[in-house]
Amino acid sequence: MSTPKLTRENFGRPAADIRMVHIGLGNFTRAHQAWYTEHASDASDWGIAAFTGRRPTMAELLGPQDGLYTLITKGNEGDSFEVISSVSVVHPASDFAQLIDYFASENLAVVTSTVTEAGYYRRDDGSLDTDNEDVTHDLENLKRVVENPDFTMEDIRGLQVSTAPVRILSGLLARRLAGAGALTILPCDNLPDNGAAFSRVVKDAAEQVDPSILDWTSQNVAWATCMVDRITPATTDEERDEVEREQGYLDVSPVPTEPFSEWVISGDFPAGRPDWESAGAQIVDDVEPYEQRKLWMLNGSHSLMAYAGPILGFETVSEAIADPTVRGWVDEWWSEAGSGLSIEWEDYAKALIERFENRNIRHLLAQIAHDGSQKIPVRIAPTLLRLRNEGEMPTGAVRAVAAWMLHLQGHGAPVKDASADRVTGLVGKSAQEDAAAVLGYVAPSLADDQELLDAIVKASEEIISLRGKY
Ligand code: CS2
Repeated sequence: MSTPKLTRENFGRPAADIRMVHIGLGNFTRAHQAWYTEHASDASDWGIAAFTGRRPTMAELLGPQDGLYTLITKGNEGDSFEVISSVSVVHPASDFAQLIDYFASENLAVVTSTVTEAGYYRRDDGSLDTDNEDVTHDLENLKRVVENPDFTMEDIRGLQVSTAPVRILSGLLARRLAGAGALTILPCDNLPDNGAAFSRVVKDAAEQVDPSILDWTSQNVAWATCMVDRITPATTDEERDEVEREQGYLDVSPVPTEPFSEWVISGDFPAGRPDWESAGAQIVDDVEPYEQRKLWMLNGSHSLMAYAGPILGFETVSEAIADPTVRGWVDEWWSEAGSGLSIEWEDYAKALIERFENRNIRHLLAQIAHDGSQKIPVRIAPTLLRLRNEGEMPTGAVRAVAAWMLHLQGHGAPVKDASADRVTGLVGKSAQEDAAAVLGYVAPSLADDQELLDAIVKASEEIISLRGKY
C-alpha cells in the first residue's frame, strides 16, 4: 500500500469558515498564529485564509493538502508531531480578487500579517516609501480605479497589487464599498509598535489614493499590536522524511519549531477574535515592555551572532552560543540591553540560553542575517543611543554594529538584504570611513562620535582576529 497523503479526508479537522485572513504565510505563522488559533477553545469557528508572499510556493505545497501541515516540535529530548487544521485555505498572492472578496465579506473579523520588516516599505522616519517603484506602481493603479467616482468591486478585483500597505488599503476600500463593517488588523512582525508602524504606511498610501477613506478607517479599523515569539527555522528534506517515517503519511511541507512560544497582544477586536488566551496568548494594555525585551534580547543577540558567528566559523545558533567567546559577547549585550528594560530580564536571559542551546533546532545564522538594514536599527540602536547618551561605551552594542559592518564588507554570511545596494554602498573605503558610514545609518545622531567610531573599528579588528577559529 502506498503512503497516504496528508489531506482532510483522512487527517485533521474539517476546514472552519473563513473569519481571518493572513498576509504573508511562512513557517513562522504556521508555528505561531495558526498554532494559537488551532489551540483556541473556539477553533472550529475560526478558519484562516492565508495568502503567500510573492512566491506562490506555499500555496502550491499546501493546496493539495487542504491547508493541513505537520508541526514538529523539537525539544532537547526529541520531536513531537501535530497536524494543524486552522489554515482552511492557502492562496497565492496573485489571487488578488480573492483577497478583495474576503475583505468585502462581513465574516472577516481579523487580518494578521507577517510581511517581514522590509515589507512595510518604510522610510527611515517611518513614512511610506513612495519612491519605491513597486509602491508607486501599486498606488498609481489603485488611484486610477478610485478616481472614477462610480468605481465598482469588479474594478478593484481586477487589479494586481503586490505591496502589503497598498494591498491592505485596497481591501479596506472594498470593505467600505461593501459596507461590511469593522475589523481588526494585527501585524505580527518583529517591529516595535508594529500596529502603529503598519497603520502609518497604510494611511500614507490612503493619503495618496483617496484620503476620504481615512474617516471610514478611523471608525472601522482597529489596529492591534503584538509581540510574537517562537524560533522557527526553514523546513529541510530530513524533516519531510521524518514525518513519513514517524507518522506514516506524506507531508510535503512540515514546520519545525521549538517548544517555547509567546504571544502578547493589545488592541480592540470589534468583530471578535479567536479565544487565543485559552491557548496561552496574553492580552495586555501595553505591549511595549514585552516587545522591547524580545526585540532587544532575543532578536538583538540573534543579529549579533548572525554577523559575528559565521566569521568565527559557526553555522547555527546552537553552535555559536556553545562557544565561550560568543557566549560572553551575548551576555555583555544582554546586560546592556537589559539595563534599559522596565520588566524582569535576568530569568528571561537564562531561558533564552536554553532555547539557543537546543541542538535539535538547526537555526541557520545566514538566515537570521537577512535584511540587517531593517533589523539593526530596531534591535541594537536604541541601546547604543541610550547608553552612549549617558556617557557609557556599550561594548556589546558596539560589537554588534562592528559585526554588521564586517558582514557588509563581505565577511561571514553573504549579504541578502532588501536594501542591499544602499547598505553595501556604506562600506569599501578605510576602516574609519566604513565605521562612520555604518554608524551614520544605524544611529545618525552619533555619527560624529569619534570615540565610538574608534571602538567600532577596534571591535571589528577583534572579531576578524578570531576568523576561522573553528
Ligand atoms: C530572527 C527571528 O530571523 C531573525 O531575524 O531573529 O526570526 C526570531 O527567530 C524570531 O523572532 C523568534 O521569535
